Amino acid sequence: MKILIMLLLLWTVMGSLSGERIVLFSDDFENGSDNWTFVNGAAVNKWHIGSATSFEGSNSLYISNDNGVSNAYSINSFSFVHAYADILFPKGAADIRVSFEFKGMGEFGFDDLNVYIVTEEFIPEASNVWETQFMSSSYQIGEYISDRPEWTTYILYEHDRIYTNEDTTYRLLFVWKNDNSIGVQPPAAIDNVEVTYVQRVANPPLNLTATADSYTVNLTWDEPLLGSTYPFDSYFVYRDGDLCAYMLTTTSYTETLAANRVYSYYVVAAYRISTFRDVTSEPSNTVYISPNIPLIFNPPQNLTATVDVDVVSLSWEAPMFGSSGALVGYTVYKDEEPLIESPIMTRYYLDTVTENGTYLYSVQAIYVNGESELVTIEINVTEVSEIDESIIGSRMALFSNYPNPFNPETTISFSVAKEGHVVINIFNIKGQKIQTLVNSHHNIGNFSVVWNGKDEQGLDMSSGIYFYQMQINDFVTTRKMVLMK
Ligand SMILES: [Ca+2]
Ligand SMILES: [Ca+2]
Repeated sequence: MKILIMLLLLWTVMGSLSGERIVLFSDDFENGSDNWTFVNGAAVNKWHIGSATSFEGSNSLYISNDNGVSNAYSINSFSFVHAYADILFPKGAADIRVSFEFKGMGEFGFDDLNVYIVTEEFIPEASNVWETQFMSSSYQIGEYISDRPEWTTYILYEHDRIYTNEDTTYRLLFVWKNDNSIGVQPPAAIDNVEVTYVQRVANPPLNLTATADSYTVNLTWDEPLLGSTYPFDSYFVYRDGDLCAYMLTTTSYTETLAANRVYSYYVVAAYRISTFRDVTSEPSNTVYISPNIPLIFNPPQNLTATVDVDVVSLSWEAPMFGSSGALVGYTVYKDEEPLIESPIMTRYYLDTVTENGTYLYSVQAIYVNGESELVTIEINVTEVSEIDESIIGSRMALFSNYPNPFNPETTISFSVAKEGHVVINIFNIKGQKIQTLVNSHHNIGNFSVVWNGKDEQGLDMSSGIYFYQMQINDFVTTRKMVLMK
C-alpha cells in the first residue's frame, strides 16, 4: 500500500510538472465509421466518411450531397446535420483540447461548421430549430468554421466548464448547417480528430484535528501536498456535511456552538481554475467532536411551607430560565427520602406527618438530561399529639392558599381523607357568599383550585380580606386570605 501511494505521489508530481496531455480519442477516418453516429435526417447534404478528400491517408469525414462520392453540397437546399462520437472522460479530466484538420468554404455565418461538447443525454436532431436545441447541457467550443480553401489545423479548448468528478461520457459533436441560398464549394471536411486532456490534481488538506473548549470547537489541519494542477485558492469547512466557513486562507478555524452534541467536520481545498471558477479537492479526513458546554440546571425558587396541625403544605415557584434542556417536573423529599416516585408538574405538595418533630423538606427540579440541587426548608410540627384521635380519623383538611396576600389569583390546596361531597365557597368580610369554587364529589387525594379574585358575575373584587370555607360531609373549616392590588 505504501508503495502504491508513493507511486501515486510521484506520478502526481511528474504529471503536473510536465503538464502532460493525455490522448483520450483520435480518429484519422481510415478505418471506417465505428466511432461516429450520424444524424442526417432527410437532408440532401449529409455527413459521410469516405475518400472524396483527405488531409492524410485516403479518408476523411465530410459533407456530401451524393452519398460520399464528392465533397460538395447543394447550396439551395437547407441542411442541419450532425456527426458525433461518444468519449469517456476519466475522473479528474480537465482542460479538454479538441484538434482537427479542416477544409471547406461555405458561407460565413450561414453555411459553416460548429463544434460542441454535449452530455450523453443530449440527442441531436436533424431539424431547423437551431437555438433551442443547444440552450442547455452543451458547451460550444467552435463556431462559424468556414472559408478555408486549404487544410487548416484547428485547436479548440474547453478550459473551464468541464470538470469530471467521476468517469463521465461526453459527446464530441460536429454540426454542419447551411441555409438555402448563396455559398461557395466545397463544404466542410474533417480529418485527424484528436481529443486530449490534462489530469487534474487537486490535493486535499491533511491531518484535520479538532479540540473542544467550552462553547468552541477548534479545527486545525495541514496544507495539501504540493503538486496540484492549479494554484491554491482557499479552504472550505463543512460541518455535518454543510458548508460552514469558506474562503479561509489559514489552516485553522474556530466556531462557537450552542448545543452539546457530536459534530462532524471536514475541510476541502479550493484551487483557482479561472477568474470566476474554483475546483475543490476531495475532503480531508473527517473528525468528530462535541463542545464542552457547561450544563445549567436551575433549582426551584422561593420554597415556602406552612403547617396545619399534621399537614405540611409546601409550595414553590418555577426555576429561573436558562437551564439546559426541558423541565420534566419536581421531586419532593422529606429528610432526604423521596416522597413521590415520578416527577410532578404541580408546584405544591401536601404531606401528612404522624408525630411532632422537626422535618427537612426538599424540592428538586428534574430536567430531561439532568437535575438541580435540592432546595430545603426546615419545618417544626408541634400540634399533632393535641388532636383528638377521632377527629384525625375523619378529618378533612383545608390548607393555606398560595400566594397570600395575592393579586390577581391564588391557589387553594386541600386534601380529602375520606371521600365525599366537597364544597368550597368564598365570602367577603360582610359574610356574603361571592363565589363557589368547588361543589362536587371527591375521592381521597390532594387537590387544588384557583380563585381568580372575581365573583360569580365575573366582576373583579376589590382589595381586602376574604374567607374561604370548605365543607365535606359534616366537616367545615374556614380560612382567611388577603387580596392586595
Ligand atoms: Ca485520413
Ligand atoms: Ca448559404
